[in-house]
Amino acid sequence: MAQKSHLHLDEEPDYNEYVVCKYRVTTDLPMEKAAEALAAEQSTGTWTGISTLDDEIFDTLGARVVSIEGDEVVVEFPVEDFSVEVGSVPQILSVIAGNLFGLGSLKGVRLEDVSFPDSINSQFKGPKFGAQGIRELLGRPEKPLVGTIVKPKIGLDPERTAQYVYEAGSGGLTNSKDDETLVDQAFCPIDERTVAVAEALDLLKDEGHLMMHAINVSTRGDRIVELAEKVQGWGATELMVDVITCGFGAVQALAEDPSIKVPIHVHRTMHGAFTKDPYHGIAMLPLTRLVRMCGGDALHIGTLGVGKMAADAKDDGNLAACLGDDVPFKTVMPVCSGGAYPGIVADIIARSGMDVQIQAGGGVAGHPGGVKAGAMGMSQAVDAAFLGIPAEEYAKDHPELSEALAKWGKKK
Ligand code: RUB
Repeated sequence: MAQKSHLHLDEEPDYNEYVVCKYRVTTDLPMEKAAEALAAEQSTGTWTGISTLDDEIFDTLGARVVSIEGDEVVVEFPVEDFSVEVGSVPQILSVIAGNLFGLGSLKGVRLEDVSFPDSINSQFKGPKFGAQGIRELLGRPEKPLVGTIVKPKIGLDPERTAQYVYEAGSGGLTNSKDDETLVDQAFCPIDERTVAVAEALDLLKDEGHLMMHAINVSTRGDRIVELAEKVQGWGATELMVDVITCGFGAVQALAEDPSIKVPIHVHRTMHGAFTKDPYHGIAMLPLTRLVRMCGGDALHIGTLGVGKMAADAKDDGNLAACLGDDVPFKTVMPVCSGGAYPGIVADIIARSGMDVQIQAGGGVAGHPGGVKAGAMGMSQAVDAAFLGIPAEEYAKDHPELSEALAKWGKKK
């Protein structure tokens, strides 16, 4: 076959027929050459011409570079490049985010965004509950959800974990969760923890307060559904899964299994390894889109530039990717977490809007008055933001918020 080009720069991206990816490319090569190398490697080409590539394969399966603007390269992949029917994120990622990261001709390349045509979206089921379903389970239709991560992230035994959850709920929190490193350690066996937490949640319910706690079931792929079923049997009201370490298939397996009847809270630990560098890796946005497709009901998206994690303040495409109506799936509850405390709640909500779950670990457990007072401080901060009252003003007759503001201030 005569050498053909992957460049189709006079054409518009075709979002109905192709998987369309936006990459940020850094290279010493002319950008067209770099884009050509990327498109070739990820579809029908390799580093040299090959005798087995014919026109038909190239024309039907070759990736097409449809735009180059500055360092932004838009590549569309024919749907035929992807597995049929099964909704396979591993195979999708190998195409749109595979070998290209190692190409020597590119100094850096970052997948910034992806959009899927109906024929691929229809292979996925999306969330079973979604943001709305979680709100319904909690009887909280409008206000932001407010939660905690049990701290220290490892160390408390089941009874102390349950006590923490009970105090957090007594202080008004709607959500709590295991942290990403806690699953089934000897100091806090998952069966005993789940049962103890379920009892605490039942007690809160009897007292008129609805709350859910996500039990972390992150484990090896061949055991995760079985563990989730057990945990559910022990009384879990929500499951948590670390999507990057377990894989998107783990979220999908849980969400699509008919036996799983509770929402799935998706943590993204390890994402910083590839989201943090603005010139190389994968932005959070494609991950958000994939989690929604795979059925995550709530997903960490960072504190929108306000908390402890180095989240990009401009990365608010994730909110739209969780809540937008451009895909045929239920919405995902965006979770803002990581270094949150009462003094930054209003700033987060100003960026997120009311459809959000704000979580604080240290910002609850670090309160001078203890966990219940910490929970009250966070809840009051959310109430103030919901009512449009400045936190300092609201704190005048809410002592727990006042103490939190005195300890941590408004915004660091
Ligand atoms: C929260 C915490 C979580 C982060 C992860 O604890 O450490 O694991 O939410 O960050 P604290 P992200 O409230 O004490 O900081 O959600 O951005 O992935």
